[in-house]
Amino acid sequence: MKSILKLSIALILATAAVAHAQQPEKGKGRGPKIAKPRISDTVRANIYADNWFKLYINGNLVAVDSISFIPHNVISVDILPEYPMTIAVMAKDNADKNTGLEYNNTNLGDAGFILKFGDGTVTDKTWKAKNFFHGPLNRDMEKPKTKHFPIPADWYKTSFDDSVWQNATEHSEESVDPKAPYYENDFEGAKWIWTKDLALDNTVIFRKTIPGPPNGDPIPRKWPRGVIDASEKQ
Ligand SMILES: [Ca+2]
Ligand SMILES: [Ca+2]
Repeated sequence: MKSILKLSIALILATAAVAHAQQPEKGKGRGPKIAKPRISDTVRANIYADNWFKLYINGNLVAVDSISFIPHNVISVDILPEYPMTIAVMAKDNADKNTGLEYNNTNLGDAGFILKFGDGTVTDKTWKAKNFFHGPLNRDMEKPKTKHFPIPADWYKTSFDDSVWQNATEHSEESVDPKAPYYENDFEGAKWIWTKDLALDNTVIFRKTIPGPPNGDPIPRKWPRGVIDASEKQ
């Protein structure tokens, strides 16, 4: 009788141990349900810079042009929009930092930037634009000189005050002369922007804050977002 009791207790303990082992770990699959974004909640961003850009949304680095000079290319990425959305772009024409010239100092060069998001966000003259590298001064290609202006450390942050910056200038497609990738991607409704000087302003920062989707879509829910610090700070 005693041995049957012992066996029963042993079986109960073993069963309990197995049951405990089968409990899902906290946070692994059976935690409280949270709404997670799907790829259908993202929008496509198409971006073309003559010659290069990097782009931040709400302070986070989301896209970098993969080709610094030529061939001219379109960067197409999925973004998870978040409103209000502050877009900050550093765009660079290919230009030697000492002469402002390109192609081994043989060409004045010109620039241009255009962007369209799937939520209807497009570049136009309502964007802010500021130049930080001008040259060659007075278009002098014989004795080229340049001017550089310090770039504020927090230029890409939502909190940065761009209220004293001028608006971007819209430039014609003909004056920018985009290459094939521009025509192979959707930029309908977007304008080419830069400062007034497409030729001599070589490093330009653009900023724009969008309160909601410009195409009239409802503002999406607040998705859970991890915070990735793209800098190398630990
Ligand atoms: Ca490029
Ligand atoms: Ca160029």
